[in-house]
Amino acid sequence: MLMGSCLQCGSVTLMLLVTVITVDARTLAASDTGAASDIAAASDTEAASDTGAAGDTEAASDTRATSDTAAASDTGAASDTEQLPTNNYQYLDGHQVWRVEEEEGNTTILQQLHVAGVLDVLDHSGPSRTIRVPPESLSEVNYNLQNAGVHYLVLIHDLATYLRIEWYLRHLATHPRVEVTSIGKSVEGRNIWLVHIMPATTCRGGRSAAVMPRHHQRQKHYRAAKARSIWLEAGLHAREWISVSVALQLIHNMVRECSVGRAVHVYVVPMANPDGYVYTWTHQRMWRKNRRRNHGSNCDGVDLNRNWDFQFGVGASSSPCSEIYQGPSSFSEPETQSLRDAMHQVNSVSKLMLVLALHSYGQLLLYPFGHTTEPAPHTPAMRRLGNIFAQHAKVGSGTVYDVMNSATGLYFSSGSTDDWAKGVLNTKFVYTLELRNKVTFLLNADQIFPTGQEVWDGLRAMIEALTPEKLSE
Ligand code: 0X9
Ligand code: ZN
Repeated sequence: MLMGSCLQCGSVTLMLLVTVITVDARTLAASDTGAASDIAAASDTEAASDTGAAGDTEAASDTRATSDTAAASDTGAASDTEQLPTNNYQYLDGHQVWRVEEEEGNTTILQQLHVAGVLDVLDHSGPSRTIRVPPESLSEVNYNLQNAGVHYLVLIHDLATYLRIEWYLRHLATHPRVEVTSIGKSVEGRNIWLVHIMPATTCRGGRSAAVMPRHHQRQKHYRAAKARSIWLEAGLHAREWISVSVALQLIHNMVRECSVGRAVHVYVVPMANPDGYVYTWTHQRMWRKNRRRNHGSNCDGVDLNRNWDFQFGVGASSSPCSEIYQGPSSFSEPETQSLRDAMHQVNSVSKLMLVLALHSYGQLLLYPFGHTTEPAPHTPAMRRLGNIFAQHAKVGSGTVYDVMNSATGLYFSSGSTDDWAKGVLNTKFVYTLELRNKVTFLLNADQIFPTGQEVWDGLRAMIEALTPEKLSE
């Protein structure tokens, strides 16, 4: 059953991707990110494709990592994961997408091949047909089409490659206001990408203005070197897929509505724990930690939100089998090291005024600290700005986000991104945003865009409130 739903969702993704590729081919050198929303949609749909399938309320009920025995929480989802294909990407490895021109007689041959099960027709409206051809059918389909005199164009040579979010980031990097760099590698050697959206120097209306030459942007960038910046982190916890989708939507909106980020550099790490994320697709949907092989233990993974060097070890576990395993020492993990170094670097060039870590679930906007209920510096200001977020997020969607201290509102914990930003970097406005919903990590696909939209509404209002200093101590 799960297999069926996944394949179906895969088809939806494929169709979206085909649209994207077509749009992208037309607009590759174009200035704005008109294609990006579709791409983000594709990424989201990809992320969504088995959330629906895995919509098991049993798995949903017990998955928050509040205790050392939380390793057991994944067992709720184990029955789901056992039925999942071992690797969704593998399933699409080597599959190609072709566009077949609408010519006399070709619908018949396509229909025959479709019925024979050697290809998949992704759309049914003219003037051309888009088909997915599995690797084992490539020569057979090619032979039959050539024999019938039917022309085709290979749109995608290897579908698996395109299904990765990295594809979107590569596309994004062609935008003149955007830089995408790798800030380091994960335990398994995957890149940790940082998206830097530079301040928009020319805005007309709410949308991106005509594009300036890249060197011009650079000059402005250096001149504005003392400008302030905001930092968004997503996907530190592998199973919290909605945070990755929301980060991609925020990037898209930020680039499109350039007036919002006029005075700030925006830095986004959309997937801070890539190994864990991939693992949630390939093995265990409810995986939380990174993919560290822990010495002397049968249990893998370090909780990257317990590994930062601020109050390390308070409200965390020293047992590798725990879902909140802090690691052998603070910053033992390459993922947290990379994030730390990049945050230091950004902070030294353009002071971080806001750090927002996207997580799920709970609909909570949490401010530090997690190890104590004693108020952190600037607590009243953080509460005020937090309330601005909550008010604006609620307007369009009705979703309520409660603004509270993380130790009182959630539970005691430490070694997290937010507390480190507050305690070490002294960033004034620091939050962890627990996204939709209030019961589960597993959201239906129809929740993805509204969640991104409400977060955008809230974040935009926050950024506007911060430019220039509108909030006093
Ligand atoms: O436990 C966490 O790391 C976060 N919750 S989650 O369900 N996404 O795992 C909350 C972190 C809040 N921040 C601090 N306690 N510092
Ligand atoms: Zn989390």
